[in-house]
Amino acid sequence: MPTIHIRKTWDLDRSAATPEADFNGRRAFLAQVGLGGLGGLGAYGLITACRPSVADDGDVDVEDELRQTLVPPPGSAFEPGKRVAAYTLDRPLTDELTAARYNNFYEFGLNKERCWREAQRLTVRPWTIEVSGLVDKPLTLGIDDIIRKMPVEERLYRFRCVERWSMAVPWHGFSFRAFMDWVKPLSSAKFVRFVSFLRRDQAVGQRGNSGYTWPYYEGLRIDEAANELCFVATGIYGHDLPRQHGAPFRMVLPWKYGYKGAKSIVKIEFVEKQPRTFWNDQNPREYGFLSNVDPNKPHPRWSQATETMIGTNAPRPTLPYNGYGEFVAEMYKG
Ligand SMILES: Nc1nc2c(c(=O)[nH]1)N[C@H]1C(S)=C(S)[C@@H](COP(=O)(O)O)O[C@H]1N2
Ligand SMILES: [Mo]
Repeated sequence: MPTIHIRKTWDLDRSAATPEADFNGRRAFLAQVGLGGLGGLGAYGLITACRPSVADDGDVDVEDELRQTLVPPPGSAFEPGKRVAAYTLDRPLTDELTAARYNNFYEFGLNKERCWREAQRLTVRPWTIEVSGLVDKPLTLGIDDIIRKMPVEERLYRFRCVERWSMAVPWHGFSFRAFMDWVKPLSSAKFVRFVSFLRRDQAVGQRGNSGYTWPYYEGLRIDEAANELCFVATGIYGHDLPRQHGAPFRMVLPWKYGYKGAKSIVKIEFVEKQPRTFWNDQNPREYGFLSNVDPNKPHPRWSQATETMIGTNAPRPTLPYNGYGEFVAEMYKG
């Protein structure tokens, strides 16, 4: 077997390696020190809290290990869908293994280049999703029953993280609208709330006194949820979603910053009032509810005018609504 060394020549700005975490990471670290002990936290918590940018593996041979993360979970009903022609890209797709080793998934630590490995602890079968709140009939669905029922298709989408890194990937899954047609929210439902898993035994980032308000939660207005772009990903690059990308069910909102798309969802609740969101609760000044990609609205700590595709070194201009204005701008008039 050939040994391939992955050297990351593209290397995004290290000083901004975990900007979303910055605020809270420091707070969490101080809290731990203030409590005079690191009991129950372990070395991992200390490392992530006090070293927001940790050096990359460098020349470590990780390709085989990464490929292992792409193996489908036992019993998965997943089959790739047909590509939808309407969603075209203005740039090449990101290399699969590059995307699979550069993630934000704070349940598994704050290090983007290492959390993929930690995420392999997540058991993704069996997996159920509770659909509750203002719906015709509240119910709990098994992930493979959902996949079998839904019209799975492939969409090439751009993806923009608020931290200025971006990618372009082929997701497999179905429109959230198709899912809503199935579970039938009531007309009184004005928002939808998504909740990720809470499993301290599997998720190192949820252990100890991290300062984060676990589990991860997000929300959308109902018109946003019904927009044709609003997508549930159950796969990527023609196979099951690997854990680090939010297996087995994660939201993808390509016109919004990445954090709006919760990963590894266990609960979907239809509600009347605008729900609170994880990042807004960590730092309301920096992370709002809508969070549409906007090159002209800087983050309080950095400009949003440009972004860098992971796997490349060249900054490129950020587009309003991440280039999806024709699909979504109408929703935000007035
Ligand atoms: N549950 C959960 N969902 C999450 C996150 C997270 O930490 N936990 N990070 C968000 C952020 S900030 C981004 S940019 C994307 C990253 O998705 P990717 O790792 O598949 O590229 O997931 C989003 N969804
Ligand atoms: Mo992000």
